Amino acid sequence: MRTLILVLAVCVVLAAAQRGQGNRGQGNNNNNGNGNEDESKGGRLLELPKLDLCLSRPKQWQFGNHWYFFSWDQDHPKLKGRKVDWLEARNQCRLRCMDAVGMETKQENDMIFEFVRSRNLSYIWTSGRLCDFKGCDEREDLKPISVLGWFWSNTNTKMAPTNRPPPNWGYQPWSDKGHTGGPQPDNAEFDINQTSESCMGVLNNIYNDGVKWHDIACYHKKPFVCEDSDLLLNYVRSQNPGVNL
Ligand SMILES: *[C@@H]1O[C@H](CO)[C@@H](O)[C@H](O)[C@H]1NC(C)=O
Ligand SMILES: *[C@@H]1O[C@H](CO)[C@@H](O)[C@H](O)[C@H]1NC(C)=O
Ligand SMILES: [Ca+2]
Repeated sequence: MRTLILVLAVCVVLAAAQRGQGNRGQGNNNNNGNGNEDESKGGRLLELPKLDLCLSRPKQWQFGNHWYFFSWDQDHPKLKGRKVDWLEARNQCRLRCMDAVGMETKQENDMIFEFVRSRNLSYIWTSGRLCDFKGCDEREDLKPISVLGWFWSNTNTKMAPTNRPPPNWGYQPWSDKGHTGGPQPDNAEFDINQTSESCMGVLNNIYNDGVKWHDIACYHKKPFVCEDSDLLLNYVRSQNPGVNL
């Protein structure tokens, strides 16, 4: 298990770096004030948390023992009313000892679906990610990746197989519709212009399908929900004994 986590963690960083390079052209017409900085380094990495941002992280609502917030609502220039790509969404959360939300349980997914529905949001990013980068190809247990290759990057845990409802959920969170008609994940943009749909978002009725999971190319810009990261909170606690996060 530990090896899996390390492999995934390293791979996500590598993938992030590759993605940043691949997206160079896109940063120029993005007004987030961050793209150029990332590109001058020739790649993009996962951020580590900052103590002050962890201490002041928005605690908009609680579920279980985690705090959550919706980026759009927050009174911070990097968050308020912004749409960002998938990695930037994760990084804005990670700076705050959080990560993009991962719905490992039916209860947590119901909570997120209800949030999206009640706010009439068109879409949000989650931490869902396809293991389609360096190191994934050697993992026989992740094949075929469209079925077995999806994981929650916030907790580095595998998702259930995508081709049937997760055990005991009672419904299929992946949409049965999409750009080319068929069920998700469908990697539809790859067929159009070879851009893989490697990231997972919740879309609200974009394909007349209700609130559902979709695989989406990671460069698309969306608001996001952050969720406390035990890993990052414990890391910052270990560096700052006695701190109350
Ligand atoms: C919800 O959002 C959709 C799509 O943006 C819009 O057409 C609709 O009018 C909205 N409904 C409400 C109640 O705001
Ligand atoms: C791929 O095609 C889509 C749909 O036409 C377009 O919006 C997108 O910008 C393209 N992506 C790249 C990386 O060229
Ligand atoms: Ca799709």
